[in-house]
Amino acid sequence: MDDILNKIAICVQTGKTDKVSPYPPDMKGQDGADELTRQALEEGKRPDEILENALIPAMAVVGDRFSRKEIYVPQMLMAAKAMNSAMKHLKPFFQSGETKRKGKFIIGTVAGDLHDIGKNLVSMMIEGGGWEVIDLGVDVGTEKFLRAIEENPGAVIGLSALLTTTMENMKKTVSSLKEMHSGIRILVGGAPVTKEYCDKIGADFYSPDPQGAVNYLKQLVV
Ligand code: B1M
Repeated sequence: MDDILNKIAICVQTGKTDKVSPYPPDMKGQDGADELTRQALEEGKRPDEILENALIPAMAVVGDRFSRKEIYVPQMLMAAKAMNSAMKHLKPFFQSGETKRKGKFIIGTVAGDLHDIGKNLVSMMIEGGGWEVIDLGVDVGTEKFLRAIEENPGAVIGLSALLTTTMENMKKTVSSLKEMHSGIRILVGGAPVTKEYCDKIGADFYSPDPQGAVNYLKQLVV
């Protein structure tokens, strides 16, 4: 991996947010994900390259370490904070698609679920793809999705779930949305979600990644 991308990945894996961050102690005083991402962009690295080759693989490492009980929730939080400090530099690039808005996309992480990194990535990429994104945030109950669709008729809905326990809430939300708005299109994603689950709960499309979500929306606009 390219040197600067490797450094960014290490910062995310270790939770090194920025230069002034005292964590982790052995990296005190060194640049963090914040400064290095800005530097990488200044050096001409593409935002999607930084995302695909440094940030996403680094978070995958964090997830594997957590699964093996080599790290715990506080370290995961620090990694997420470092990732967000890098993402704030990438966001304007993904959002600056000069294309005319293609439609509205309402996205949220389902009730009971606080994970938002993947949802934010999907949101950024879709905004970059020319859609107006209404991001309802995390822990979003069915009522809030229903209100949002009533305020934005015709919008496509995106639901993210990262916990096997909250997949059940995804099912409830899909069912209520479909019952109240029969023509609505719902896209689902998140680590435990599968195409089979999408079909089972009556959602319209499953994407394992942001690009798949962008492609799905693209083919809706002809
Ligand atoms: Co949590 N956590 N976490 N966590 N966390 C997981 C998800 C877990 C798999 C870790 C593990 O055990 N290996 C596990 C879930 C197990 C399960 O249910 N099967 C888990 C757990 C158990 C928990 C807690 C219960 C831990 C605890 O408290 N004991 C707790 C739950 C809190 C809650 O939500 N109520 C918890 C808390 C947290 C933190 C707050 C510490 C933090 C979240 C910070 C944040 O999001 N702001 C956190 C993190 C960081 C993780 C891991 C390490 C990383 C998640 C992540 O951001 N990945 C994660 C382990 C892992 O994923 N390997 C884990 C990077 C992100 C880019 O990927 O979100 O999958 P992802 O999104 C992808 C795709 O899924 C897709 O696109 C993205 C880019 O490719 N995608 C969509 C996502 N949404 C989409 C929507 C779409 C389309 C595609 O269309 C609408």
